Amino acid sequence: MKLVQFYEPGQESGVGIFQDDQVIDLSEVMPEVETVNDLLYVSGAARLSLSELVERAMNDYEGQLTGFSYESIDVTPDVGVPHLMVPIFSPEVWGFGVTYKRSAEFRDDDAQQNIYDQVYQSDRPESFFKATASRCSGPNAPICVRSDSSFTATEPELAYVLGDEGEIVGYTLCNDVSAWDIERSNPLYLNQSKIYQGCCALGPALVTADEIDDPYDIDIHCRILRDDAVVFEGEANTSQLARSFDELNEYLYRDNLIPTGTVVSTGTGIIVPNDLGLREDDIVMIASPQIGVLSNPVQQL
Ligand code: DO4
Ligand code: MG
Repeated sequence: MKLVQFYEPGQESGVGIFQDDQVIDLSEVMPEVETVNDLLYVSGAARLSLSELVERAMNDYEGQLTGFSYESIDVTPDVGVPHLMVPIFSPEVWGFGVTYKRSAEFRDDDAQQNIYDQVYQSDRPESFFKATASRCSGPNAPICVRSDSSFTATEPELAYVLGDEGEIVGYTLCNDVSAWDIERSNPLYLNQSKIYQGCCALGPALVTADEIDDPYDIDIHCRILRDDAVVFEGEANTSQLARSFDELNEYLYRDNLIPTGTVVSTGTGIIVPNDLGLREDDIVMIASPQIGVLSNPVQQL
C-alpha cells in the first residue's frame, strides 16, 4: 500500500492511498486519522501493520470512497491549492553514510585521506542526525543550498520508516542534500553540511513494508534538470548497499531512544561529479519504480 499525506485548504493534512493514478481519501473511512503518524500510533496500539489497519477500516466502511487524481495534487505547494506533503512528519531523520563502495571511494579521493574507506570497512557504520520534520520538504517543495556553501550536492537515498518497536513499517525516498564543500573543509563540520533549513526531501509516498518484495533490490534513479535540460543522470540499486538495515538499526538503537515515525536514510550510491553543485531553480528528480518520483526545485538561501 502506498500512503501519501496531502494538504487541503481549510484542513491541515489528510492521508490517502495512492493507487492507479488516484488518491483515495481516508478521512471518510478513518475520520480520527489526519496524518500517517496517527496511523502509525493506531496500528502500533492495535498490533496491526499499517496496511492491515487501513484494509480493515476500508472493509468496514459502508459508504462510497472518494478519490482524486494524483496528478492534481502533485503540484507546487501553495496554501490555496491541495498538494502532496511529506509522507510522514518525522520527529527525527537519521542518516547513514558511506554504505556504498562508490561513495567511500569518491569521498576519499576527494579528501585525499582514507577515513571514509576505514568506516566503510569497519563494523561501526557512520551515522548522523539529519533533520527534524520542520527541516524536511515534501514533493515539489524547495530543497535548499545554504548561504555559506558554494558546492551543495544531492544525495538520492532509500529511506525506511520505523514503528514503535523498531520494526521497519515502510520505505520512502530521501534526498540527503549536503554541503560537500563544508564537510570537505573539515570532517568536524559534518553537522553543518547536513543539518539546516530545507536540507532534506522525503516522498512522494510511504510504501508499506509488505508491498516491497525485496528492499535490497530497489532501483533508484536521479536526474537534475537545469533550464529544462538534463545536466546529470545517475542510478544505483540497493543490492549495492554494504550493510543490512538490521545492522544499521542495531547501531541506531544502541543506548538511544528513537521515536516512532523516525526516518532512516540509508546512504547514497549515486555520486554527482564535482562540477554539479546544485543551483537556484535546478529541479532534482529521484525516482524508484516501487516508490514513485520525488521532485524538488532548488532554492539558494
Ligand atoms: O560523511 C559523509 C556523508 C556520507 C553520506 O551521507 C552518504 O554516503 O550518503
Ligand atoms: Mg547521504
